[in-house]
Parts: sequence; structure tokens; C-alpha cells
Amino acid sequence: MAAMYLATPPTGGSLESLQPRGLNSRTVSLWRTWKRLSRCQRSICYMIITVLAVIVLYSYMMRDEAMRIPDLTQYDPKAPEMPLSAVLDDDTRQKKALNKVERVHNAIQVPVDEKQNMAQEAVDDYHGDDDDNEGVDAPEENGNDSNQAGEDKDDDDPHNGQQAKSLKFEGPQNERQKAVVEAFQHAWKGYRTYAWGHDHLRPISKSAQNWFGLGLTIVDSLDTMWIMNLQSEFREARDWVESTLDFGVNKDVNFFETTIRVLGGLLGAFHLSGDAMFVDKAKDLGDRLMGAFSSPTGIPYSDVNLRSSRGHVPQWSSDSSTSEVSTIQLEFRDLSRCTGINTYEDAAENVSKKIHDLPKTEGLVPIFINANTGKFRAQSTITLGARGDSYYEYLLKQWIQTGKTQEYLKQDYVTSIQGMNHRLAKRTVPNNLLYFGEILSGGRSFKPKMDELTCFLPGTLALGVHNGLSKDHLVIAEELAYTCYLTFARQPTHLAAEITYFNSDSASQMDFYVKSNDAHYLLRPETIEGLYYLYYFTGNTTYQDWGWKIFQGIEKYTKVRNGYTTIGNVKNAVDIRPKDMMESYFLGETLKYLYLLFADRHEIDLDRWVFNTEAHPLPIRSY
Ligand code: DMJ
Repeated sequence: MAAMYLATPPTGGSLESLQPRGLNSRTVSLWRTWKRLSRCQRSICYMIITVLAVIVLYSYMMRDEAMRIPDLTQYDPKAPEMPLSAVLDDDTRQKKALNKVERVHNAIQVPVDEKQNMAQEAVDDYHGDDDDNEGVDAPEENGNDSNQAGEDKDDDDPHNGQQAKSLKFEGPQNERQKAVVEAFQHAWKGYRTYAWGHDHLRPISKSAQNWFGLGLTIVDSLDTMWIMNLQSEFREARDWVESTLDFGVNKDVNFFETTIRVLGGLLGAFHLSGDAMFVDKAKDLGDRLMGAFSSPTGIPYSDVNLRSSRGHVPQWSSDSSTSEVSTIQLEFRDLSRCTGINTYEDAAENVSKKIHDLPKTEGLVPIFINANTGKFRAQSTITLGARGDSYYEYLLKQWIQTGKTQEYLKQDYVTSIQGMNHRLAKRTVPNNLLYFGEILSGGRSFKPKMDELTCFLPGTLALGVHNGLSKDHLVIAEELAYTCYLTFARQPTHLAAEITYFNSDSASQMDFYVKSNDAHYLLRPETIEGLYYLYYFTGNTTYQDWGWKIFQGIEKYTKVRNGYTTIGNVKNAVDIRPKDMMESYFLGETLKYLYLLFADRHEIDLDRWVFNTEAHPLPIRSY
């Protein structure tokens, strides 16, 4: 009404007499109309303008709130239930928000100010009281926050006589968790029916695949079943380990894979169930694996024969992978703690110390190392993906596992994050997405490529922030997690390719693309793992929703009658090319992290436990 009125052409009067200097004729017309209004009419106009201004201001504030990136000065690592402000629930808002994020990203290029680091008391023995735990996120006494209050002996358990202490889990608490447990049971049923005792299920051909012949799926699944409270499944698997799993076989196995899946799986099962049989098995395996360290430098060979305990280089190379030799320390240290025999920890820690002494590129490591010379292979690639990834993960996690007592691990980790930001972090065109590429040929060229494996990094960064490292790392974590999520969400299958290339060409409208040879999804967990840590530490339920969408993709495109299968093509929903393979880490990691992500409360207290790279929980102890 006001607009109509004001638009009415002014009549009569001298234009010159009313016209303030410098105004055009339209403005003058409005001005003359305004002067002719009664006091009452003007008051109504003032009211309307005020109401409109309030509405505009309010909607602007709401929009800004939705797009706001985390205000890290407000971040309190001791308040994991406090929701962070990064409620970014759709692509459009996130894209806009990313422009703001760039400002923060520039800030992370500067060296981390160690003065910002928050010292935190080392956590006590994982089964101890909370008496000495001031300063960490102690679980609430009523047990709402984590399961630590459920730690108990189970009188109904037939294996009770062998148990020291066990952790109790209640089973699924909501519909999403129930759906994940159903997925696990579906996968388990197929494996149990067609591949029992073998490494992997081939769900389409209803057959089995053997890699090492160690029943990988059983051992990798033990602690997942314990956490999901699948008691009868756990008991059957546990009895198979006791009665049938035999490590005295004339078999060459990959040292790293056997350590993280089997040794880690046995130790995780022991810590949750308290069943000492698992330690006996772990010790038998650990003794056999020790032969891998028998190189002139102590850097482990990539392969080891289980019967002879003889380590050797792989057939395809004279070198070991850097991530492999540096991702066995959590397990060997824990084995020493469980057995009281220091030899395991000493051998593994020696590797970390040797790598610490080697020259690096701003804390970043080449992906190959020679066990005989102890040197990195010159000119080899630097990547946060395959063969590089968990070197960085275990720097942080070892520091945490040892109660933050080994300073060099933290220093190497912090330096490497700075190096990543400086040398590997890039942004896409057109939407400014953060990703971490690769350095080739000793630093002479950059490749805008990122493996899905690299998506472990958001979880590791968030864990580091919770343990007192720079809060800037959380900004990187949240941004990279979003990019990782988009590599799933932007595919028609809602599943990510193994490898994604990122765009810097302003002529292209695609932030990233996938080559046909890289379009497979191997049921991998890394992105979900990152969402779990971010949800755990920020309380932002958007991460749960993202995980749920990925789970829908898994259900729709990888589920088959007798299990779940890796697929060859995420780029075409009607041509997914199933590969007839269900990896053990799908049950050990992917479904476990989904289950933990959807939990109403923290099932595992991350101030007391550290997950190995295969998602097997090991206790934190300050020695
Ligand atoms: C797992 O075996 C481990 O997470 C490892 O560190 C990397 N690859 C797989 C899962 O993708």
C-alpha cells in the first residue's frame, strides 16, 4: 500500500522550491509526495519501514548463522556434546560458506603456535578409576556418555572363567544403529554360510577367497560383534579362533596387513571381552611376525613367513612401503603391555625412531623405504593416500597411546600437518573445495589426485585437536571431510571412487572427476571414520546425516543376496559392475564406524581408547 501511494505522481507546487540540491526528478517527486503526507500517514510509513528493516536484518542473521564456519576460539575440546556451529546441511550453503573458509585456510599456513596447545593430563590405566582423570572428558556417572560404567564380569558367559574384565555394550539404541547391525548380520550370514574360516567372502559366486589363509573376516569382526552386542556370533567366532586358527603355516604374509587386521583384531577382542585366550593367540602370532624386523636396519621387510618367521622383501620391489613399516607400532606396543615382554615394543619403536631421524620434506615422507639401507627411496611419491597415509595417523596415535609421553612423535606429527598445508593442500575450481594432492619426482611436480584413503585425515586431525593440538586443524578436518563426503554424494551411486582428480581449470565447471580405471568402490571406511570422529568431538549431527546417506548408497548398490560386494563403477547407477568380493575391513571398520557414528552416546571413550588403523580399540596408558 505504501509503495503504491509513494508511486503516485506528485502534482502542483514549484519543483524548484521543494527540490534539495543535487536530487533528480524522480527523487524530487517522492520528496514532494512525502511532504504532502499527513503526520498520521507518515507514522504509518515509519512503522512499515521499521518492520521491513527488522525482517531483512533477521533473515540476514539466520542465513549467516547457517553458513558460519566453526568459530574455533569457542571450541572446547572438553565438551564433546556441545554442537559446533558448522551446521552445513546442503551443497549450496556449503559452497557459499567455503568462500568464508578460505580466509581461515590462509591462516593455517602459518606455523602452529605451540603456545595455543592445551596441555591435558595423561589418561590413567584404561580400566582404572576416574580419580586421576581430571581434565579429560570423564564419562558421566549415569553412564550416558560412554560405556565405561558398563565394564563388568558377565556371570552368564560360559567363558567367564577365562575373563579378566570385559566391557558391556547394550546393543543398538536407535533405528540407524539397528539398520547397521542388520547389515552386519547379513554380511556375516553370507560369510558364515559360504566362506567360514577363509579370509573373504565372494558373495555372488558363493565362494571364498584366501589371501593369507587366516580367517581374516572372523578375526577382523570380533570386536565389532562385541560392540554391537552380538553375543552368539561372537562366541562362535571366538571358539573358531581358539580351536582352528593356526599360525604355524608355511605361508608368506604381508607383515603390515597381518599386524593391523589379525594382531590388532585379537588384541581388540581381548581388551573388550577380557578373554585371555586372545592374548595367547596374539603372542603366538607376534612371535612369528617378529622375523620381519630381521633386516640389517631393523626396518621391517614387507613379507614374513609364518612358519619359519623369515622376513623378506616383496616380489615386486626391493623396498617396503613407508606407511606399512610405520603402522605396526600400536599393536606391538600393546602386545608388550599385555604380555610383559618388551621385545615387541622395542622392535617396533626402533622403526619409528629411525624414521624420525631421516630427512623429510617439511615432515612429509616418500612412500618407499629400503629395509636394508634404512633410507627412503629417492624421488618416490609423497602422498597422504596409499603407502603414505597411516604413517601420519600413527605418529599421533602412538603419542596418544603412550599418554603423550613421547614428544618426538607429536613434533613429527605437527610438522607434517604444516607440511601438508604448505605442499599438498589445494583448492578446486569453481567451488574452492579443499583437497590434498601428491608430490611426484622428489617434489618436481604436483598431481591433483586424492585417494579415498586420504579421507582418514579428518578423523586424525580432530583427534589431535581433542588432545590439545592447534584448533586450526579442526578447520582443515571439517573442510576435507566435506570434500570427502562430496566425492560420495556427487556420484549417482552415492559411493566414492577409489581415486578422484581435482580441477583447477576455470573453463571447467566440475570440481572433480573420476577416470574409468579409478571408478571402483572397495567398501572402504575412511570417509565414514572421519565423520565418526567429527561427530564425536563436535556433536554436529550433520555428520551423522552424511554417514546415513553413504550407508544408503552401500545398501542400495553393494548389497547382494549373500552379503556385500565391492563394485567396479560408482559413476553409473545402472552399470555398477559388482566385483564379487567382501573385504574383511568392511565388517571390522566400515560397519563399526557407521554403528559408532549413529550412537546416541559415545560407545567407546576416546580418552581411554585409541583405534588402530583397522578400527581395533587399544587402551591408552601413560607409559
Ligand atoms: C584398512 O585395512 C586400513 O584402514 C588401512 O589402514 C587402509 N586400508 C584399509 C581400508 O581401506
